[in-house]
Amino acid sequence: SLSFFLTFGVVVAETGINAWLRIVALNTSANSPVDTAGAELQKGISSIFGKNLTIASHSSSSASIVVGTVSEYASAYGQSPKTPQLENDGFWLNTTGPSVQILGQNERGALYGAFEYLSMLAQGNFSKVAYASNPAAPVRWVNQWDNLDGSIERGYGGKSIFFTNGLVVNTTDRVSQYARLLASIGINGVVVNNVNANSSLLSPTNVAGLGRLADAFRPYGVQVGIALDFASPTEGLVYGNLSTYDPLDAGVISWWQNVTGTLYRTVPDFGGYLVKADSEGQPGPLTDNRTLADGANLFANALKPHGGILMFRAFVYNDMINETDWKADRANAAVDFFSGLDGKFADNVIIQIKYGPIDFQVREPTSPLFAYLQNTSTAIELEVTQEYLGQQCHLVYLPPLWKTVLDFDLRKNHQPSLVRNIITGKRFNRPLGGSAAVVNVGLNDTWLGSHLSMSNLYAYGRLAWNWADDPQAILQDWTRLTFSPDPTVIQTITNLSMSSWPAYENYTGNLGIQTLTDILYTHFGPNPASQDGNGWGQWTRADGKTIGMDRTVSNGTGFSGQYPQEIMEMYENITTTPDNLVLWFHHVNYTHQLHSGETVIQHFYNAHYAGADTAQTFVTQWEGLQGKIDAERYNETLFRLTFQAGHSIVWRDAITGFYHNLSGVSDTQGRLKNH
Ligand code: GCW
Repeated sequence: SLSFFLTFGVVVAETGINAWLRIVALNTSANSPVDTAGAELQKGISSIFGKNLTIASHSSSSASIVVGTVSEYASAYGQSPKTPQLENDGFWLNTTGPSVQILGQNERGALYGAFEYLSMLAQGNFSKVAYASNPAAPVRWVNQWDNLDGSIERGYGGKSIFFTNGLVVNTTDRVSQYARLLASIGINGVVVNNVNANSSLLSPTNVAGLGRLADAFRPYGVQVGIALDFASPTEGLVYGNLSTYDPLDAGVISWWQNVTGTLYRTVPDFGGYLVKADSEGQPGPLTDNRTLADGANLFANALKPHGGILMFRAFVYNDMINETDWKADRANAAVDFFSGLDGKFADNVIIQIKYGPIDFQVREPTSPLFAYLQNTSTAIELEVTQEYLGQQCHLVYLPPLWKTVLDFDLRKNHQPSLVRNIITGKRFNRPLGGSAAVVNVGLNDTWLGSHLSMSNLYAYGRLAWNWADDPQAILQDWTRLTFSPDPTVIQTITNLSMSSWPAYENYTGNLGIQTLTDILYTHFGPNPASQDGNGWGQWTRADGKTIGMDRTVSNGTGFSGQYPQEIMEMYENITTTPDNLVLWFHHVNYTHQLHSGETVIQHFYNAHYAGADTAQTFVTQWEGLQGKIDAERYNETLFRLTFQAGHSIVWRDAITGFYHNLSGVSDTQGRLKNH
């Protein structure tokens, strides 16, 4: 609006930006991250203030902003800048002097500093600051589950930006934009293809294509990695067709060394590999009676001379287990498979662990594997793509869910052991570690398929930089940068987003029973019946009288015994288990009374009505923003929130009806009709 523009004009005059002349970008080469930082500062300042600055690459006394690495600064100005000690990818931002200093420990850090400064300015923050910012962990990656045919597994934002018809795309404009998006939130690595991988990615044509992708990511400091098919050597694509993929076989070892060498000749700064082995039909070392560590080390050793890392997924489980066995439990799988292997992995291996023991559910306890690997580096795996969480057709702001795991204290050896301090390497003193989020952006203009879902990607980057950051404050920064500084817009998007995950949990699955979605095919919409009798082990054990998985040591699957003692004792005992996980750990009567005073079944009824009621308010709250944001995003979001409101009623009625029929227990509020 005009009044906003005028206020802004006054502020600009006060900050003195009108007098600015020049950006000095101490870049070492064209298309380096510092070169990009200079260009981004120029573009950002022009679009925020309408002020066009020139860029110089050498020291200048009339510099308004200097961006570069600490060491380039020292050689350009003949003196070391006074910055605190910076870590890899960290930066120093100083706006107190005659010129603004943005100095990175490396080039990537300088680019992050430039984005941080632009983010301040774009939010109208002209305060004088001088501080260093360092990332929580070295590995801040995203994963894409893109198939070579251009489809994306569990992707809801259109086709792949990387692949089409079995090949890497020729035009990489969209890839450059993704690189920019990722760098602006501090992400430094991307795995471009599905973990259910296809070895034809290793063909000479596609390796050349990976070179094009890396060329697009490099100016933004994002390293490219790929997911591998363990059986590739037997698939006859490159370097001959071997009869085995045994990780200890000499032919297999040199096959992977050759592949890796070829990749590094094309992409000298290649990041590394991601491997899903022996999981959901994928081949792996267990075929040849080798251990998962043998399998991981095969790739780690091939990568080592080139400086690459191997992300090895802990998502290994038997997907044909039998529910008639009371003690069978998929939740036990990760610790069963990995706990005996601690210390057996090469030092460039990182075990990538999903946040919970099952699979990205609306609520899960923390994976106990985080407490087991003390001599192995670990990373947490999150999903930005909302696979079980409404597939971007529902607004679900995820950081509060992620925080239940990252802020969880596992009390290993009776010492404070927050998951976020384990994955960053601090708790067990590991050199590597961090996080990976499955993002699955696509060609859709909105990237993820929904405007509001982008807050999840933004927040992932912010949290990967600093896990102690506040989800609500992050959301508000995103809202100011994405939509508007208008307080009504910020308040509304905050209200919607902060209540969205609790609402979704309420109208889908409560008390730790899991999401109650269709798990046979779509992972979308209610299907509580699909949660039993399947081989995947995503079970509720619901019958006419009882519900829940008994995961106690005393009488159940023994899963609670996988936690360190204090946590084990809390979950083993129903009186100390929090209500929100009671059905995860215990098998109880529907009439069991919760700490809240409600019975389990009445909680199901009440929560489903409350959740759907909240979702109805999303529509009316959003309608209050008409005219305050552009019509296109207003209308598209209104459409999605209207769908969500309707679908939440479908959910409510399906779930309450299902358990009402099964249990025969009436709703004390009389909302459910007897059939
Ligand atoms: O959640 C499940 C998904 C699969 C996925 C698998 C995994 C890529 O339904 O689509 O496969 O997890 O994480 O490997």
